[in-house]
Amino acid sequence: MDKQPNILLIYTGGTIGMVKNPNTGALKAFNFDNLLKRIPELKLISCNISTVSFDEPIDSSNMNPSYWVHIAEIIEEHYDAYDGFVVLHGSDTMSYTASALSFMLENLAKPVILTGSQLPIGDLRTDAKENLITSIQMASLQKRNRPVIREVGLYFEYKLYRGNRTTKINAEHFEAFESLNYPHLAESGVHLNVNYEDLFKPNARKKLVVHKQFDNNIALIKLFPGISKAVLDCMVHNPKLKGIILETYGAGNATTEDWFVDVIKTALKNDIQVINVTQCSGGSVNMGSYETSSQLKSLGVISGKDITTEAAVTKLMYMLGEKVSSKTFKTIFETSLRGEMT
Ligand code: ASN
Repeated sequence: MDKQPNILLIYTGGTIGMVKNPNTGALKAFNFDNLLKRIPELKLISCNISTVSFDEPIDSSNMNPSYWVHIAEIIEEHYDAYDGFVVLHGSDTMSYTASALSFMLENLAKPVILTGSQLPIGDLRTDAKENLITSIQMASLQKRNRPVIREVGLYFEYKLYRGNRTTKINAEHFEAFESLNYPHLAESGVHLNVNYEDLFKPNARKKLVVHKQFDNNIALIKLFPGISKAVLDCMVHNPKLKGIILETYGAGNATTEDWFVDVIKTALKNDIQVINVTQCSGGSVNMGSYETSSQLKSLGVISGKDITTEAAVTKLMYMLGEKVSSKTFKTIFETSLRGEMT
């Protein structure tokens, strides 16, 4: 008989491990040991589960690059001893962490599955148990003694997605995530159905490389009718700024007013990377398809294509952290590094 896979559960915080303060009703993190006690079913899964917990579990609104590095280092340290990793994480910024980890873990050839829940584990109607149990099962899937999932995934409400393709779309529904530009990787029903064709296929001969430098001197600017020249001017003249994610309309369109074109020109002249992503949840930037995006294209703005904002933000911080040269920045950003764009 094949040996049982070893799964490492990394608890970072989030609603999944929270309890209500009986006096105030506010949710706060609780001891991770209790989490396993609450789910005796975990013993029934045919795998060996070990756990590591953040010393101080956090609400994922407090997530930042140094926590991403901490999670990546736990994975790096235990990479050879485990067949798969499940990261328990708050749902609010889970798509950012999943995207960041995908860029940090180059040549990843094992599953790293993020999951969480909308209701705490102790709640009567909790979604935490199903999410946790099935994530562990997904991470345990093996074919010819090799993990089936070999990328950073996000499992929520019966679906496994490519992590860097997801966005949190609902603050209340159990179905809280969506991946509009890429099919889900697997689905849980009576059977676990894996969509083999769409799984990421890493080069298994290459060794895991963990990248740990992020540069967060970036801005995320969402366009809206009436956006102020004075405010944008202030931003692009900030000497620390190294990159801008511009959330444009539709297929990458923006106002053609002279002052706006000048702001972008100034940014590019000052060696600030400008990435065009759409504020639509699905679909792709296609600069040049309308007159209102042609000016951005001719200025040399980088196309985010169909990338999510979460993946664009983390990819920009990652590439700036890696000190990718200005000459190659556009070409590399417009290339899919971990399946984050089509
Ligand atoms: N505020 C929580 C978090 O992201 C929300 C959740 O996990 N559902 O940590």
